[in-house]
Amino acid sequence: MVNTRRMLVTAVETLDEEKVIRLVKMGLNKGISPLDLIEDVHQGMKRVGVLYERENYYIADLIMASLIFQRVLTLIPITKESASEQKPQVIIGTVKHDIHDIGKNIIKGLLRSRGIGVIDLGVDVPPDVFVDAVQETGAKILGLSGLLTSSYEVMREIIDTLNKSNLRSRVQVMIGGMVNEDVKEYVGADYWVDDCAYGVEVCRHILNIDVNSCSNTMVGVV
Ligand code: B12
Repeated sequence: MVNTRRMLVTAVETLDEEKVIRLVKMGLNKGISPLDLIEDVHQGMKRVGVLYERENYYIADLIMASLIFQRVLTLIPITKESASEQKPQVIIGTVKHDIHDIGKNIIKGLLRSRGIGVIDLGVDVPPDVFVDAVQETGAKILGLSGLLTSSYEVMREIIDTLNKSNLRSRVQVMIGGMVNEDVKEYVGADYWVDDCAYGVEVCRHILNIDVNSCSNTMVGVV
């Protein structure tokens, strides 16, 4: 199992699409958790990012990596029910100037599949759109996704605006993407997440959902 997972990370890193698909199918057959497989692909994507930074890879390779991830997600259906009838408890979006949305979409799918209502504002979302959505829906969680360094400033601006609008105490702010504790402190968020399973746990904790009421069946194929 460990071997399959290690090989999966490398197959993503080397952009070997067919091998990635084979390993994901093999992993699912062996009973490896879909969330673990998603995290392996995620780790592989980080390596792709490093190779891009070192100029071994080009933008076309980033695009290829995202296409591979999208294909993997078709093997791992993470949304098993529509959220349309669910009361929105989480507002989510990728912040202004940033169009990375794979991680955001995974979190959205996982939350919805656990019966948590999510409004997805999309990508490149201006600060006031987030703030208006918090105001209008009364959602308890605001999830901001950002993978660019420039996204930190936008996240900070959103939280500043929430403060100025007296909405900050009404909502818990989670940031995800290329973030860490320092970014969380800088922007003034409540939580930072770079692992989808942990993100779901944090949301359930905030919403006070009994952990035992949601067995580990969020992914259709588990
Ligand atoms: C794929 C990719 C792309 C794709 C994105 C396709 C898409 N639809 O998203 C494309 C090709 C479009 C792209 C474009 C660019 N990219 Co790009 N891209 C990546 C890459 C390789 C992978 C990102 C990814 O999808 N990872 C997989 C997902 C699952 O991971 P994730 O988003 O982190 O999500 C996980 C967690 O963070 C968390 N999460 C995410 N969001 C949220 C939100 C909430 C609320 C919660 C709770 C959790 C959560 O859950 C997820 C699952 O665990 C990264 C490398 C890296 N280190 O990540 C570079 C990277 C982010 N890109 C980078 C760059 C530079 C660019 C471009 C500027 C390139 C260019 N010259 O044009 C453009 C920018 C476009 C823009 N304006 O946004 C840099 C950013 C560097 C920086 N310091 O700012 C990176 C880090 C690569 C690098 N090392 O240089 N990119």
